[in-house]
Amino acid sequence: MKKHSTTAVAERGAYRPTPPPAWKPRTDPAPLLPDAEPYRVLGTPAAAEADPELLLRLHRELVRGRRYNAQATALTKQGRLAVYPSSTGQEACQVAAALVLEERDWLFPSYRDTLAAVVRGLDPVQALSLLRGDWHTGYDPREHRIAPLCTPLATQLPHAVGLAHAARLKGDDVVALALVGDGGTSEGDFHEALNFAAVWQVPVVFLVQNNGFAISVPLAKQTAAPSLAHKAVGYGMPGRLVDGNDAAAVHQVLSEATRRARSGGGPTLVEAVTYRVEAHTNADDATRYRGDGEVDAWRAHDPITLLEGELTGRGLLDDDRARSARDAAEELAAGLRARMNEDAPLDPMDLFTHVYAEQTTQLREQAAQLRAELDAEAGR
Ligand SMILES: Cc1ncc(C[n+]2csc(CCOP(=O)(O)OP(=O)(O)O)c2C)c(N)n1
Repeated sequence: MKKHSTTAVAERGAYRPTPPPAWKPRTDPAPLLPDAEPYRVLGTPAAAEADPELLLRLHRELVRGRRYNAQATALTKQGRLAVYPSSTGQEACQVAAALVLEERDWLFPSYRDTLAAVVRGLDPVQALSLLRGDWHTGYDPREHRIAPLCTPLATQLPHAVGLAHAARLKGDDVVALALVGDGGTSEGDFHEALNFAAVWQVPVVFLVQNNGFAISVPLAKQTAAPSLAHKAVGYGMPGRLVDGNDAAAVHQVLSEATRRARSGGGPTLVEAVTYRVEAHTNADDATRYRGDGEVDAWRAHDPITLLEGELTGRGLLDDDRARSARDAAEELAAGLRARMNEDAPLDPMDLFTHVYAEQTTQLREQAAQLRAELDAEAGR
């Protein structure tokens, strides 16, 4: 091994390395940084500029959404729904996400986002089919442009990036909006999706619903980042921070992000600061890891109360409109209740359908075994 002689260095004098080629940041990080506080519209001067028709539409959907959440939760107690991750308190995110999309766009939801799918127009029974344990997805994703509700955390994000990237290569004017929870931002899929999206400048919007918890894990144990929106800067995309209970603000921020994506401006990461006021699902007891005081503070910042304050303050919500929203909510709940109380006609053999394009030997054997058992039971 070659030895460096200290005397030789001393003879050459002080060591002067060749300076590296000039370095500068590849992009200016300043415009990518989120605001210091979540963006708000309701209760601020910006509210005066909000379109009254939009505010009324948001209100109607929030009221329907709240009722949908209550009905779905009741169905778990009646044994008609296996599990329900409620989005009560998060309706502003769900409604705004659905309403900003054009028909040709795609929504990529997680298990907590059935309401967004319903507001986008999906039949509520189909939206709950997976959570009822009835069928693989419960609807045709291509027909509705709603990807399957993903239970494995953050797996919907690379799917959204892949679809949006492919659309762009094909020249289709399509935006993908992907929903994810705060816990999901710790997944490798979150990192890979954001990295690819920014490098390829894909028309995708990531909406993190930061509802404070990943089951029992609070955000403080999830990340040391200043905010989840700050994570955007590391990937080279803008991060936006918004009050997730302010439907007008979420709608505005998501509209700007989808417009930017559609016009070739690339992806945006939006963090909506909200709160999961119910337990994680009906199988969870939230009192074991958080106090009532915290929940009450968020209930006081309720998305419906916030919007109603604005609407009544501006004389936009008269009794007729309020009643009409309540009636629409009751109609949605009554339809859901009636249809979910019917036993779905299920064929156990469907268990094997759509698992693989070509069945494996084991699945063929299992299918034959089940067929034989069903035939024996039926006396065939
Ligand atoms: C890859 C993966 N790991 C773990 C789980 C188990 N799990 C289900 S929900 C959940 C918490 C997710 O929290 P968050 O992303 O904040 O979404 P939220 O449920 O609050 O909407 C976990 C860990 C899972 N579904 N997928």
